[in-house]
Amino acid sequence: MAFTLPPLPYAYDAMEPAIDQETMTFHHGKHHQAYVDKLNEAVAADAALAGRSIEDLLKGVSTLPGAVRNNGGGHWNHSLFWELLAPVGQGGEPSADLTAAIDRDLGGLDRFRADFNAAGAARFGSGWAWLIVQDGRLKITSTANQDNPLMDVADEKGSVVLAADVWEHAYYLKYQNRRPDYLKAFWTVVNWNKANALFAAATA
Ligand code: MN3
Repeated sequence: MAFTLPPLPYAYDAMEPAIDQETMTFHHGKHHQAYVDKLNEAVAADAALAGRSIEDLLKGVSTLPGAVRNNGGGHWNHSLFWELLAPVGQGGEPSADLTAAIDRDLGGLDRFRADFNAAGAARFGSGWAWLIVQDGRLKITSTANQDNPLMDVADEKGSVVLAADVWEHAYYLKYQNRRPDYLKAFWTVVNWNKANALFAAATA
């Protein structure tokens, strides 16, 4: 069964003005589609990979072809990223449990946002900023390229609660070189309802 591009759960212009319609259109329809297509090519080329879930592939990615790491990561990361966005005013708020954990582990919501943005801004080249649960505690981390905290190659492993794509393709059409401005706007379209559910599942 080949991997497929999940439809966006909202319109391409739903994240305006934080993320513009043109960026969303190319990001989902071209970039994510390309990861799906190239992942399917890589899996089709190796019978040992047939039928494995994306999570299973990523957990053992150190032993697999680089195309699986790059494109499998790209597919998984973007599939989650779309779900972690919601139109302005529709994403809810951090749950009481998540807020308490942010206070305990990350110094409060304002400090968390600042440190998460700093992690994304400091990622040289292309990559992602993450909020993860690791050994029951929240942690901010960052990966290069399409790596993620599920992968056995990741320096910091854990269950993802929140993700920000900091590749230039995620913001360049609107923000050009101003990645920090994109990350500031990102907070207006965070789907906290999804993040709350991921946190609850990771700490259950
Ligand atoms: Mn991307």
